[in-house]
Amino acid sequence: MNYIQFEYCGAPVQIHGRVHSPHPSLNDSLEGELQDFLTDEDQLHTYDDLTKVNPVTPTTVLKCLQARYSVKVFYTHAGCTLVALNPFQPIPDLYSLDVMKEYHCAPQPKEFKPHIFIVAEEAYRNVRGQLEPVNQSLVVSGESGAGKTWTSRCLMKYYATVAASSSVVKSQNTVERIERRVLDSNPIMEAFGNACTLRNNNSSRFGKYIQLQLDRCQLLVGASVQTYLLEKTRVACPPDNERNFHIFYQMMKGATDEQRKEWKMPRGQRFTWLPKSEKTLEEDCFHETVEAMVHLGINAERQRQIFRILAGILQLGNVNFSSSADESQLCNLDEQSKAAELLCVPAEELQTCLRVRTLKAGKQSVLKPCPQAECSMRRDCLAKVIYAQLFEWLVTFINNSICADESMWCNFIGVLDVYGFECFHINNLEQLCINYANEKLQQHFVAHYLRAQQEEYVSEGLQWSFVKYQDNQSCLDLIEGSPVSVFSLLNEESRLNRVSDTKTFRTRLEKELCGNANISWDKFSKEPHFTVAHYAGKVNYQIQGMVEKNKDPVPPELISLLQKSDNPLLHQIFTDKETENPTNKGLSKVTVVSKFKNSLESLMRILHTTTPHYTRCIKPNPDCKPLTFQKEEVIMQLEACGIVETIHISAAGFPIRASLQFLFVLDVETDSNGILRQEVEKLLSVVLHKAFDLDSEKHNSWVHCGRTKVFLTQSMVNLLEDQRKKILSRCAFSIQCCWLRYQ
Ligand code: AD9
Ligand code: MG
Repeated sequence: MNYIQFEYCGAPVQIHGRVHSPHPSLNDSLEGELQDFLTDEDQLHTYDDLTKVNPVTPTTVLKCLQARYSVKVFYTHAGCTLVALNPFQPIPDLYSLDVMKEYHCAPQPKEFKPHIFIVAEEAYRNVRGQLEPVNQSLVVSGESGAGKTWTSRCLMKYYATVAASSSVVKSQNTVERIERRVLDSNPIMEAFGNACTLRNNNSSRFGKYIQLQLDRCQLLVGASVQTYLLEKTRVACPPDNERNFHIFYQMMKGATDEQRKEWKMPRGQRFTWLPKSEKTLEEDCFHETVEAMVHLGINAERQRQIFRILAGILQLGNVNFSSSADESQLCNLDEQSKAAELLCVPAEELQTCLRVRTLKAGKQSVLKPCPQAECSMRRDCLAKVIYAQLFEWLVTFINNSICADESMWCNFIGVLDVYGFECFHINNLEQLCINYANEKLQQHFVAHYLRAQQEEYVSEGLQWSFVKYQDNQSCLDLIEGSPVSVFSLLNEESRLNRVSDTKTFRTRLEKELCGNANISWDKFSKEPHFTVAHYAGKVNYQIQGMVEKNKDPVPPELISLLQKSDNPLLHQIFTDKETENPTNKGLSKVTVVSKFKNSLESLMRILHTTTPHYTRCIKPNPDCKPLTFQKEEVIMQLEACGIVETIHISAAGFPIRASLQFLFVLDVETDSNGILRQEVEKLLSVVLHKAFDLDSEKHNSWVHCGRTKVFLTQSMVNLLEDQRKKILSRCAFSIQCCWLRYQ
């Protein structure tokens, strides 16, 4: 029997409402429509896919997005990606339950207005529909404040709704639905890991990849979270005009009188490490955080331990040192003893740990009083190490609470929300790591979409003129490459432990990396720094202190002190660490950048095994003002993420591809690809000629038989599907279309 069978994501292909041709030259009426595009300003807002813009230039794309923004349309397709403009104000009903259901139940969600739920639904159907289900990743990118965390929350809510299972989790007399727990992980992680910065009132100070685990019936049965590099320096040194992590302010605002007493936090008390505490952004978030903790199974006693630790950290910030000769004195013994009491460590020992360094000489130990600056450093270090380990413990707890047993799930949809690209007046190691993570994601996009797709066209023998794109490989080589890069030099300097590390690091950077065009220096600047030309713009990094931050040393006396804590949680966190790694007193000697690079590489490995879906969040103005669109801001972001190139490739490309053998199952001899290919071509040309009156020259732009694959435009799929229905209904000849996979 001769038959061709079409199947798309496990379901029969439906016809789209509109004929969307990325090849306007083939379609006269559409060409006319596109020519009118620029002049027909009133209609700009109706273009829901930027591939329809003709010509595609940064200006036309910008105009279209601006027109849409002005009529409160915030999502627009850009070929394979979705552009999400931040409205900076809640939009009623945009994410309601009804809207979720509408997108979920639609035979073709793409027929509906562009929305983040289309991306969510496509990923969901991809898992279900393929012959071999494939894990999916939703990569949400954009600069700080663009809306990544908001978008990630929307995605999680969507799956928690449409894939809700009847799974319940029992712990400590509570019974929770799993989706409730997964959602409740958000307020906790945001309370501990987000802060108000100059760019964003709720800026994520850590990266997060959450895998939503689905069972065979596609129901959400659990999740796991991987976090990346919490910006712990913020605990002890919040940058000028920024704030500490939300949780501290939540405690200040939400504590009961009894809790205040216990936490030694009377009303009106000022804490050095809590700048801008008079601004009350937190409202009732404390109760929300506590409620989420309860849902996740953190019992009242554990909560008490957590909050006492946090209160202890705050008290540490008020401990000061004065200098007498080179031996520092504690100025405020009262604060110091309060901190010791809250952290449940012996007060005298805390005092000694902060002021005296223990030097080991063979089996002998020598005690050396520290100068004032070093005492402050030791105090800050103590706070940072406690906070970072507490955060890590929380993430582990959350994972234990929401992760399903391996036998229960078979696929996952991963949602990636990492900190956005940052460029401040002063940038340090944290920004270098954050921007490096964004470079990695951009490279993933470039490699996956802009390069791989075009290379495949060429290798399959399609006549394709390469669309140029900005490849950021040279910038990544500069940061992480071998043998010499910023990271390798930084690690070497950290290992050598030189006194004048800032000077030598600067000299080596200038000498050994001068050949890379992505790095430059301002020789006349007083502050030693280097400038990196990132894909999203140039950033100056301060060299002072970078090597030390990379070493991230923790004096062993501090760890021993914390292991003696009577706070069971604090004791457990630091004792567990030692058991995990007994050779180095529990805390890894791996440098910050090495650890970060390794964790990002493992993330990239996961991403490469999944089908990615990209959402580009755009921040329409730097001041986070509602419904304010600043062209200069937007165009910079569009250019940085290569949106125009993406549109070009999507518009001219063939988004649907399938291997010949899979696509067409014909009753012909298929000894070789050559024969099969000829048959496929013949059949397609007959169908196109008969049904649409397209000559062979024209149809080449709609469909192309490559060496091993057939490439089709979306319009082609629509027309073929239309034709299939007609043919089947007439039963003129038996064709079934087999659409088994596109890759
Ligand atoms: V950062 O890299 O973590 O500093 P994000 O995560 O990109 O940044 P975030 O999601 O926190 O930014 O968004 C910033 C603010 O924009 C939010 O706090 C919301 O107030 C606002 N926002 C973002 N997206 C939307 C939206 N779709 N609707 C309404 C939004 N408000
Ligand atoms: Mg965020």
